[in-house]
Amino acid sequence: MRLLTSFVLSLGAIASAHYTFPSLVVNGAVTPEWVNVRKTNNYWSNGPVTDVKSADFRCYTSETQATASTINVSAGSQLGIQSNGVISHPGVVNVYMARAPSNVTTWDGSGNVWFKVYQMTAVTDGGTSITFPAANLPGVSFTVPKSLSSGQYLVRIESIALHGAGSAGGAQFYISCGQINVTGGGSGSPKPLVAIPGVYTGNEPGILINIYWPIPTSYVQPGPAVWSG
Ligand SMILES: *[C@@H]1O[C@H](CO)[C@@H](O)[C@H](O)[C@H]1NC(C)=O
Ligand SMILES: *[C@@H]1O[C@H](CO)[C@@H](O)[C@H](O)[C@H]1NC(C)=O
Ligand SMILES: *[C@@H]1O[C@H](CO)[C@@H](O)[C@H](O)[C@H]1NC(C)=O
Ligand SMILES: [Cu+2]
Repeated sequence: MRLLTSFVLSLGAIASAHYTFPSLVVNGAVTPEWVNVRKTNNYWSNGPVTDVKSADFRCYTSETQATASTINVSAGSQLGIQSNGVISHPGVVNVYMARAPSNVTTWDGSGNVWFKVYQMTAVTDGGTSITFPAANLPGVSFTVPKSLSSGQYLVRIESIALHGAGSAGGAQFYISCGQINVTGGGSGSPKPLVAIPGVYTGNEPGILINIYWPIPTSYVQPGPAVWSG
C-alpha cells in the first residue's frame, strides 16, 4: 500500500512538473502568456514532444494552428524566454532563430533556416557528477546578436529534459516559438543553418543518454554551434 501510494504520488509529481514557455522577456518586461509566443498544443497539459522527427518538433502547434503578435526587439539587447513555472526537470536548453522571408505571422519556419543563438549545457567533471544549470530556472536570457540583420524572426526554445533519456525516445522536449521583429541590426550571416525537424535523429549522445548511472564523464550538447554574430 505504501509502495503504491508513493508510486502514485511520484507519478503526480512527474505530471505536475511539466511546463510550457508562453512568454518572452523584452526590455525586462515579461509579455503576457501566448501573446508573442504561438500557443502550443500542450498549453493545458504542459506535456512534452518526444518525436524529434515530427512536425510538432518545430513549434508544437499542429492542434492550435496558432500564430502570435510580433514584438520589436533591438539587436544587441537581452531577450528572455520564460516558462509558466520553472524548468523543473534536469536537462539542457537550446534557442534557435530563423528569419522569415516576409511576414513571420504567416510563416511556418520550414527549410534549412534555423541557427542556434544560445545554449545552456550540462556540467561534468569526468565522472564524479553531472549538473544541469538550467534546472529550476524560470527561463533563459541571451543577447540577440548585434550583427543580426533587421527583420522578422521565429525564436524557438527547446528545453531538453533528460530524466528519462536513457532509452530511445525518452528525452522530453519542451518547445515554443515566439515572433520578434529585430530592429537596428547589422549584416551578419548566421550559420550553420539547419532544418527543424531534421536537426536531430534522436540518437545523439546528448539526447539518448542515461544521466544517472554510470555518471557521464562528459556531455555533448545537441545541435550546431552557437552563432553569436
Ligand atoms: C515596432 O517598431 C516600429 C518602428 O519603430 C513601430 O512602427 C511599430 O509600431 C512597433 N511595433 C510594435 C508592435 O510595437
Ligand atoms: C502579417 O500577417 C498578419 C496575419 O495575416 C497580419 O495581421 C499582419 O498585419 C501582417 N503584418 C505585416 C507587418 O504585414
Ligand atoms: C519592424 O521594425 C521596423 C523598423 O526596423 C519597422 O519599420 C516595421 O514596421 C516593424 N515590423 C513589425 C512587424 O513590427
Ligand atoms: Cu515533465
